[in-house]
Amino acid sequence: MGRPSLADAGAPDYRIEIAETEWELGPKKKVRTAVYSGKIPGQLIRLTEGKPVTIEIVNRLDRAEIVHWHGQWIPVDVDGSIEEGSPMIAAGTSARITFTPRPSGLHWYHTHAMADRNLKHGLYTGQSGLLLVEAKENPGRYDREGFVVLHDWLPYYSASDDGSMMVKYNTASVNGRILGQGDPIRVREGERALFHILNASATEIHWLTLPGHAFEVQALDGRPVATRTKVEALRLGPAERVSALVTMSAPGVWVFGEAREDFRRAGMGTVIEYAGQSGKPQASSPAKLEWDYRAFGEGVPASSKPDVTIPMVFTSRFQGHGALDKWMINDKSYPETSLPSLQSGLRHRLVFDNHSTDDHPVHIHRHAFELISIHGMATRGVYKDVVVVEAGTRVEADLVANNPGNTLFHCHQQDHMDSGFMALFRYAS
Ligand SMILES: [Cu+2]
Repeated sequence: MGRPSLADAGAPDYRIEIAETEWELGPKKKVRTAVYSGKIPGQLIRLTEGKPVTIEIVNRLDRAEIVHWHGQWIPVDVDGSIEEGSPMIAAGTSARITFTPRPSGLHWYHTHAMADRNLKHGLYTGQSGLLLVEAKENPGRYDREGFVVLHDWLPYYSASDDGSMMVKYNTASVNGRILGQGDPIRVREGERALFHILNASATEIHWLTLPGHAFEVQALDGRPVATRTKVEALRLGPAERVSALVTMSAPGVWVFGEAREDFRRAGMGTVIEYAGQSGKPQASSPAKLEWDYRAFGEGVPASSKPDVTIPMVFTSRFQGHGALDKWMINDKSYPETSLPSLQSGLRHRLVFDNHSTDDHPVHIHRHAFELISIHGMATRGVYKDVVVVEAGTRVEADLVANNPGNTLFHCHQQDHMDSGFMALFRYAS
């Protein structure tokens, strides 16, 4: 898989072993789940933009698996989506892939297998890891790097107000540990720490805060932002990444974690400890949680007119009490969904109209899109591969068709994706 290259002859640069393990989130909090190379999150994979890499993936599970390189602009045979045509890795077999990483920035790798109704499969498992692609020239204006991966655990089905089923969780973690477990992040006063943050939750949107500190957002989904705005709280939908600089200017011992207390109580937090400081970690919740992608844009209308406009209306259909809703794009569920073919080199304006009462983190494979408007308000200069389209709102995003091949679009909420919220873009030949 992947094109044969000289690198295939030798040892791979990285090896990912998919296997079940008993993972200790904390005392008396063990989960049995599939993980990458024995760890949650999987090993940090650090690559250089433009420098080919060979990765061996060994599947020790008794079911087929597939690894998706989220945020990378790579060919369909290695992207890791069966819908696009990448091969599954059969139970007990291995595969070797080679690709040239691009673009730079914070990305990730994760299972792209369907969970269907099985809460022990797909993104409900521990199958995710960070992929940091270094630019050839790295300005590196920071003293320390920190990595933060969020995940929710022990999922169960629960009836929502209308009687349909939704997924809830008992436990949450940062870097595979519940709050209070694992090592604190140790810092010194005056340091500038660059935090690379990923929400690897199967379904939940999360808010993060660090009391007494502000986040200067450098990049969203690995793409540098137009305006490095400082915010008190970060919002990350499933699969979203934020790279943010924090100046360590408030000595103490702090909880870096979910802004909402119930999630912190479930375990979503880690401790930041200044040198020479001790005591009980202090946590707090901001009075108001606000997030506006436009804060990181240029705040002016789109510079380019689209060549093609593609309306995409999101709706759900109640399937009865105790059932998951069915999800539709333009009135059809995957695999019946159908979208116009992309035309190479053209700018396609995707118009997401969310006619449902849920927020949807929608994701485009093998490309990034530029946010053009959020709730009718214009922006530009914010490039993303996931955007949260809030309930009852409209988001416009421009996709320049510059990476030929099948391109999957889907909601990154595992239960929505499994229930039809998915469509394949093809390129016109
Ligand atoms: Cu969704």
